[in-house]
Order: sequence, then C-alpha cells, then structure tokens
Amino acid sequence: MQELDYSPPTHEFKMVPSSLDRSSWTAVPSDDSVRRAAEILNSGDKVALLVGQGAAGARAEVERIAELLGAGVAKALLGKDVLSDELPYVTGSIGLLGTRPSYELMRDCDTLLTIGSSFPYSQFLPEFGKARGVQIDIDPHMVGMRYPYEVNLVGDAKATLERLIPLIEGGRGREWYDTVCANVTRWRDVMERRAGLDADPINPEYVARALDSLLPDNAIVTSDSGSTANWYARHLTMKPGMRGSLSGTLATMGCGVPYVIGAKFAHPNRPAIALVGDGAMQMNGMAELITAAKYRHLWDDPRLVIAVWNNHDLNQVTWEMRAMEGAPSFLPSQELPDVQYAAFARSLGLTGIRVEKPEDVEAGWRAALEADGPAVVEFLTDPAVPPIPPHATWDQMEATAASVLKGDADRGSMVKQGFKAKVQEFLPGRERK
Ligand SMILES: Cc1ncc(C[n+]2csc(CCOP(=O)(O)OP(=O)(O)O)c2C)c(N)n1
Ligand SMILES: [Mg+2]
Repeated sequence: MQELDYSPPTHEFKMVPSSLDRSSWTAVPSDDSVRRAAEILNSGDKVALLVGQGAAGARAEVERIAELLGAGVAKALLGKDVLSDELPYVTGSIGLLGTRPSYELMRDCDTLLTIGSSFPYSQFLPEFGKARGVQIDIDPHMVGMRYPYEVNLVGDAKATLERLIPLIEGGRGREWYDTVCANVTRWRDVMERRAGLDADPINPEYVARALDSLLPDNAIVTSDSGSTANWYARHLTMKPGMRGSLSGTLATMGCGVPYVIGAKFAHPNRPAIALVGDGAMQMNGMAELITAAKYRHLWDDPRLVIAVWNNHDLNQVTWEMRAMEGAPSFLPSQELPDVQYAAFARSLGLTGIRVEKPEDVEAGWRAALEADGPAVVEFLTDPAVPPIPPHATWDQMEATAASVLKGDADRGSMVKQGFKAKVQEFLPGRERK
C-alpha cells in the first residue's frame, strides 16, 4: 500500500476533500459591550488589573491601559512574564504564593479588570460586591466564572484592548496610584530583609535572591511545584526579554526539569534555568538529567542550569500541613533521603556543584551559568524557613507555632525562623497595616 502511487480523492458524495486554507482570525467583542466596559472602568477611582498568560500578546496595551487608569497590576503565576516587574505599579504575583501588595491591591480596589486569567482563588480577589468588574477572555466558556463581572468581553486580549483604550479617560488623582507604588516599594524592602536572614545552613530565599541579580536578560526560567514556586513568584524580577513558566494550573510536581529541557529545544540560543526541589528531583528530575546529557549538543547556548533546593523535605506540603491543619511535620511521609545531586550530574558528564554555605551561593550560581553545558547546582537549604503567605496574620503564625509545640520535628529553629521573617514587615518606622 505504502508504495502505490497516490491520487487525491475527488469530490463525490461522502468524499469531500477538506480545505487547507488557514487564514488567521481575531475574536473581538461587540462595540456595545466595549462601551459598557469603558463606562465601568471610567467610573472607578481605584482600579486593579489582574493579568494572566492570556495577556502575553498584549504587553504594550496592558501597560497603556494601566497607565491611563492609574491602576496597579497583579499577575497570576502563569502571567509572570507578561509584564515587567520593574514597572513601579506592578505588584507582582497574586495568591498564596504571591505578594502583599497584590493582596492589598485586590482588597482595596473599587474596580477590577481581569485580562486573560482564570485565577480561581476568590479569597485573593475583591470581596464580593465591593468592586465593579470587567473581564477580557478569549474563551467564552471561562468568562464570568471567578467573579461576578458586570461585563465579560469575549475576545483576543490585544484586539479587545485596542478597541477599549480609546474610550478610557485618564487624568485621575494620583492617590491610589501612589499608594499602590508605595506598597510595592515596601514589600520589596521586606523581601530583601527576609532573604538576608540567617538560616541553617542556607536561607532558601537568599538562593533565589542571589540568582535574581545574575539572571541573563533573555533567560527562560522554570520552577517546579514546591517551595521554590514561592521564591520564583516573589524574588525573581521578570524583565521584558525574559520568559518564565511552571505548572500554574495543576501545580504538578516534576515539571521543572522537563519544562526547562523543552525551553532549550524551543529556544536553543537562550539560557534556561530551572528551580527545583529535592523531592521533584527524586520523582523524575534526576532521570531527566539523562535527557539533557543526551541532547546537549543540539543547543547553541550551552547554559542550562538546574538548581536544586536540597532541604531533605517535601517542604511546601510540610508547611501547608502546619498552617492549615496545625499538624506537626510527620517525618515518615515528609522527610526525603539524602541524595548527592551534583555528584549524580557529574556521573553523567554534566557539571555538578554543591553549595553548603551561604557565602558560596553566588559563586555557585556564577559557576553554573558559566559552565560549558548543562549544570546542576545544589544548595543545602533550611526547611525551617516558612513560605509565609502574603496575608499572614499573627494569629496564623501562632497556630503554626502551636503545631511545633505538639512535637514538630523542626522545633525551635522553625518558630524562630518564622517569626524572624514575619517581623520584617513590622519593623519600627514602617507603617503598620
Ligand atoms: C505529582 C504531585 N505529587 C504531590 C504533590 C503535592 N506536593 C506539592 S509540593 C510538594 C513537596 C515538594 O517537595 P520538594 O520537591 O522537595 O520541594 P520543597 O517544597 O521541599 O522545596 C508536594 C508533595 C504535587 N503537587 N504533585
Ligand atoms: Mg524539598
């Protein structure tokens, strides 16, 4: 059969050749709904934007409408690379792994414009009835699901914003804008202090912070699901040329290394960096190093860094259990075997670096970024540093402390570390909210 000459079918009954044309198309909402959306946005004094990965093709338009509205912009995790974190009104990530200024933005706004995001956690959105809302989404099945938006604009983000922007009135007072920017500045300060705290042996926040200043401008960063997703969300400053991704919807462990390898195949001339927990490395990341070793010759830019936060713990869940159930760390399920990740990488012919002290963190990153091929850099980090949620209250810190008193494995170190981190938000001379 395979060797016979091919003759395409002609047009007969039950035999219709399909069309091969692939003209592009753009979905846009009706003029009337765009006008109604503009009315709502124009009547707001305190406007918040929430952008997700669906806004990726509309960077300039998102910036334009945010500036016209004097709005703050929070980003869903998959939308982290949509907008630069260097813009003063970008509050960063939203949600449990997000930032305090994003939380404050949603808490205090009177109008919400969501673009290309199905972020589901309503406790991080404006309180029901407190804000008027407009949504832009290309998927009609997804609109209006997460918040009672008054207008749902079904359409492509860029094309819809192009129609909406000419109807937006600028010239609001600067009070709200200035508050948003001040909250952002304050949070950045807190994060820097948190990363600067001593830990045993290495503060995991410091490891991410140290990478931030070394990140190449065109880097692609991936994160696994675990405590590193907190540090990816909060400590990395996305700049316009960077890309980033993680398992944003399912939060599946084990995505970090396969994603970064996928990034190298898609963009062999760009540096790529994965932030991964030791649990995820044991799950599948170590096996995926074999893939990296096999295909490294295909990548023009040799930089592929796999960074392992080696805390001997399934830490994100250990903390979830402490915070949500008041349960102490249950070592038989949470503790991980000690594995030599750097040595394993070397056994495959890759670069392997093990960092055991805070003073070697920066040099470890530099060496990995300067390696002539895939490199694993392993940091011995402290599982007692809590991924404190942005809206943590003193009550929650107390519940966490109580779980430790029930016999938690990390005992004193954990309490001390948690309070040391939290206290950075309440330093003298800082306005208490
Ligand atoms: C496939 C899968 N299994 C389990 C989970 C639940 N889970 C989320 S984070 C986490 C712990 C991750 O541990 P590790 O990779 O060591 O990162 P750490 O939090 O310690 O930095 C677990 C078990 C998940 N999200 N996906
Ligand atoms: Mg771990």
